[in-house]
Amino acid sequence: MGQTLTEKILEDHLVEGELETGEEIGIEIDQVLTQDTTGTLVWLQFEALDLDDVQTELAAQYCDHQTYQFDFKNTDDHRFLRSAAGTFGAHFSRPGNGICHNVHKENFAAPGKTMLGSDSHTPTPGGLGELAIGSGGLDVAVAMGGGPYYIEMPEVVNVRLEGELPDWATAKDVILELLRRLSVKGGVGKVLEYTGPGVETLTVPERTTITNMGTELGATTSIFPTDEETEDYLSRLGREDEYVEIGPDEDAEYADEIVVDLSDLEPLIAQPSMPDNVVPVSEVAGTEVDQCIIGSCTNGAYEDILPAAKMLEGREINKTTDLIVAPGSKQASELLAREGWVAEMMAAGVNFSEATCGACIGIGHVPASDSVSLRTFNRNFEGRSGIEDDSVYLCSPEVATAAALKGEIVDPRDLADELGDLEAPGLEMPEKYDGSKADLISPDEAPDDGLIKGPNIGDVPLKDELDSHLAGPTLLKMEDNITTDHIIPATQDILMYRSNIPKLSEFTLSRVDDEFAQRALDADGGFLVAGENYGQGSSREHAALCPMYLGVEGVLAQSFARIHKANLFNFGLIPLEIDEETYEKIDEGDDVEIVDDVAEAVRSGQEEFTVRVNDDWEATAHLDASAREREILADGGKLSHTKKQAESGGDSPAPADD
Ligand code: MIC
Ligand code: SF4
Repeated sequence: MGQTLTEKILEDHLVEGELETGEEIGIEIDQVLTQDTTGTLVWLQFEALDLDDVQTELAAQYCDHQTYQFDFKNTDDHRFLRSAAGTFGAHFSRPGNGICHNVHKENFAAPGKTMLGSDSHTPTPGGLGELAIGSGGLDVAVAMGGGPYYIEMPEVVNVRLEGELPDWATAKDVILELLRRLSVKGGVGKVLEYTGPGVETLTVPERTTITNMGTELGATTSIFPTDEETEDYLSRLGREDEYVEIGPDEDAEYADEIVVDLSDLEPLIAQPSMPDNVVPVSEVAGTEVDQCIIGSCTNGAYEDILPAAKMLEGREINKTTDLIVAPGSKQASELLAREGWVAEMMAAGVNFSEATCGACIGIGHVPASDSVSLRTFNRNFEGRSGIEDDSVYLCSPEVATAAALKGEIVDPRDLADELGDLEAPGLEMPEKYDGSKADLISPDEAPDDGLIKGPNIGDVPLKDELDSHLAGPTLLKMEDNITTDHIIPATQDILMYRSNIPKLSEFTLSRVDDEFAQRALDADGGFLVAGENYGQGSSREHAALCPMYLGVEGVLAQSFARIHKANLFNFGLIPLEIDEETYEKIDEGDDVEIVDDVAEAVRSGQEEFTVRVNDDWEATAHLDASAREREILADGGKLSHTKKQAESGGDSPAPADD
């Protein structure tokens, strides 16, 4: 039986287990990516594990999320990250150089490699045939120390692309169409592997828009085979020697197949406030628009901004609509500036920003109250833009630009008819991506003079071993699809405490209930209850670490998002699955007791746990965990577990053959 591309790359990197769906496998990681808002914990944990040097082929530390440095705490974080990169041997990308996924794609992404990154959009280089997975920071720290990355072998699903995109339909519409069909949990436990004749009609930048936003489906990762397009893209980057031809065998067997005919696609838009709330643009046409933003790791590349610039050339945007362009990388800004496009956009009324995540997580360009914002981003979770009750739509750069010109949502095909001289801009790549590398500092160039910690940079708290007896109140009951933005929001007021867990934990779940943190501290123990897909969205391990710091013992949910579940194990919180009936019956404030000897049951592999509620009724909860995850949980989390193993002469982060 032939192999899928995913299986081939995994087999090449396999250090433990077998490639059987649902089985835990350990893989070797070639490249590591980390960014400023998760990176501080990564390096603090790397230090706490007594690791000396980066062991992967490559590690890169980017400063991209909060580049405006409104507060010394952000600047201290950036200085700390530069010192860590220099000390331990990672590439360092200065604040303002661009979003990690864009800069990584331009400089390091390579076919056939594996990558782990402490950001949920790490799968972006899947568009170049790299198998890239997002995870919590502690997993990244261990991988950087040379340890394998453990994951449940996902199902590999074939997304067969047919036909060719018509004018005005874009790669963004491909992924929005998949979100419309599959929902934000449709990809959990799956790798989406793109095949079919439609693949060769898409350029690499289009492919990376699709792999980037595959994260919103909950997918482990997404990947394309390589071909002439990949080779061409790498050669424009000056990295043609990194090209490798890889793809699935002709008789590869997939767990499932989804067919998308590109020719059938039309401009789509995700309505507030979930990326899967997708409709054709024409359905919401006429909605007045206050703000449009082009940027982010999904659609902030040169190839995303150029179409907007072409549409704007010689025109002016609507007087009551703002249009902000925030490039994904400084290289994109530099090339567009050299070609005169930045001036063209400015003349049309564009507010041209530095290359940053910024507005994507509510840092800058926060929408006005009761206003509509159209963004080319990947997430529109409520409040993420920096204001509660926001109304954020997600769309392609073409749709955002059309809205900025007209002042209302409009299908760009209709706008083209109306204006008469508006051509579909299509996609164009620069001959050479020859921007300056001044902001990318290699490990050889960086000073190795120790870690520089400002006063806001604290230690990573540790948890004690798992108790035998777990009991406490239901501290909060939540609905389906709770995001990590609900658990630990990323807006500026909160983001600056990412390296200070005691302070950050005061904001835990404040977006759901602003008295939660105090209630949890007062209760000194207790549980969270949630519906389906708990913890979807970002990779931030703070969403497990902060509840742990407040004394939360575990989460009872109908199902969990992949990265967040791994983070719960990593910080010693038990993730128990409950059925719908139990979810419906249990209320906030109810007393919960796990009747079993929890520590013993976890270690011994027990899967069913008895949960006793209010000393009145009982239900069964399920623990789905590998033997390794059980040991981690029982030891009080991965940091304690790894240290314990190292002390007893057992597994260290380094692979067995090291
Ligand atoms: C996001 O898009 O939510 C973030 C901010 O990039 C996060 C990382 C973080 O919380 O720092 C992610 O996607 O993992
Ligand atoms: Fe940055 Fe937004 Fe991409 Fe996250 S989704 S990496 S915040 S641009």
